[in-house]
Amino acid sequence: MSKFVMDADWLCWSAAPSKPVFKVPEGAVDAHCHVFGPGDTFPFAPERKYTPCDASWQQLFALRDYLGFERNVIVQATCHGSDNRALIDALQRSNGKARGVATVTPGITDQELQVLHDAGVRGVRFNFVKRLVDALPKDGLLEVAHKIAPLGWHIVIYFEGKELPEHYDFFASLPTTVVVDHMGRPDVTCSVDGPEFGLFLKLLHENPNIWSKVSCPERLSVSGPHGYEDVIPFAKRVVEMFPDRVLWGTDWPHPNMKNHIPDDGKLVDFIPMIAQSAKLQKKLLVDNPMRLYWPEENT
Ligand code: 0GY
Repeated sequence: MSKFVMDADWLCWSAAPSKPVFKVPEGAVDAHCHVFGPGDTFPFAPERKYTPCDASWQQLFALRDYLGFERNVIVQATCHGSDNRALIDALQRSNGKARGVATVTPGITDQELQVLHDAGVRGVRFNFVKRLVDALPKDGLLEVAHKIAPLGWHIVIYFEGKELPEHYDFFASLPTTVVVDHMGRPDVTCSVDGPEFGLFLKLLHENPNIWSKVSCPERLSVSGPHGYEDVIPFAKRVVEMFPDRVLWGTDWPHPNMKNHIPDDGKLVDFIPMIAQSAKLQKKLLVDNPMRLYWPEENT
């Protein structure tokens, strides 16, 4: 009997995704995905807001190969809190084909950061989504930011579009490269030319150190699977305006999806809708993630 029982309304990742029609360029990186547990080996955090189904590194790397990707960036999921053991284990099992983004607390020591770095961690995540975490004071986050900056790490930020005005100055003040998850979760029923998304584009325009993941159409879409047509104008705009500062990821195993679980093959087929030339696709899937996560391999 497992120690953890997933939430009653939890939707588990698809065990049989379709084969994508779009062939990703050689060396492509899935730059946003997670591992969950397995809970019996790597317990979920007591302070978590959800209990997921297990999603192991073996299952993640099998999906990577099936979809045609070469590497992963594994982002610490909030259900593990700041206990990065499942993440570290996955990184160590990857033969150098995965890098990580961890969650750390302000008290972390330089020695502990070095252990994470040696395992392949290259960033920390600051999460402002209230249903996922209890808010952390900004001075604590700044303390973390200044501790990780000398390692050359970056900061991943996750927030809801409507909360950007409140956080704008803080985000602009961060001293490292900053990567925004899922385009700052815009309300895609609003115009791509409207004030909410305009503020997000302004944040990127005014701050050349800020990047964006153009991921998660399945999370943002109101029109729904598999076309996610309402998300296309938003992601396409970001890719075309900031081609050298965008990343893409599957978001496998798709935590907290409530109305459907996406077909990972169809998510890959979404890429040519938002990056419409081979040049943009290579920047999005290869050049940009390699520059951020494997700079030592850049020629
Ligand atoms: C995502 C999105 C979500 C969850 C997490 O760490 C997490 O728990 O990131 C979400 O619920 O929106 O990027 O996976």
